Amino acid sequence: MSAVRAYIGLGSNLDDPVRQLRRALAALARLPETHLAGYSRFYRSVPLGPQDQPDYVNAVAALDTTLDAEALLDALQAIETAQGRVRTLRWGPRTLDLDMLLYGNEVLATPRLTVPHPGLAERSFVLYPLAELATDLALPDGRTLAGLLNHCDRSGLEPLTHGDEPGGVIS
Ligand code: ROI
Repeated sequence: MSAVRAYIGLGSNLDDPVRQLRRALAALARLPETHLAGYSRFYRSVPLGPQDQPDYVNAVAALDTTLDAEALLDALQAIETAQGRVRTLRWGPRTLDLDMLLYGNEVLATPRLTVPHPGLAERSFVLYPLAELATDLALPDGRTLAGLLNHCDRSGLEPLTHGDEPGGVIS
């Protein structure tokens, strides 16, 4: 089976978020049947949802994988759990969130998994990091990343690294 390009959203707002994201990237790089092809800069973002929680650090990673989508989801959830994720409040703070944003060009709607991620099109903390990795991306429904960015307010989102310093090299 040829590899599928999947994009993963990373988010944390508890327990040293930058460290959480670095650990998560290292864990993604160790997944079986998977190559970590690149990752965006880290961004500080104001919370979407309840405001009485710390700011988030967000990033996006690109994976090339021969895991099927459910196996990839299992792997992402295992990394979340290993990093102390406790599922409590909906939209509450978390040590690590790994969201499957896209899995190739597939549309999936199972009890466990909705791909593309339902929030992808509106979330600045997903779209701007994604744009660093995939300028020409289009969603399975044909909407382009460029078009979505046109409608997406960037306020409340700040890169944590300077200038054009890349997150990680795409290979
Ligand atoms: N808000 C921001 N800024 N970043 C996130 O990753 C994030 N994740 C969430 C909710 C609680 C919706 N808000 C968020 O799950």
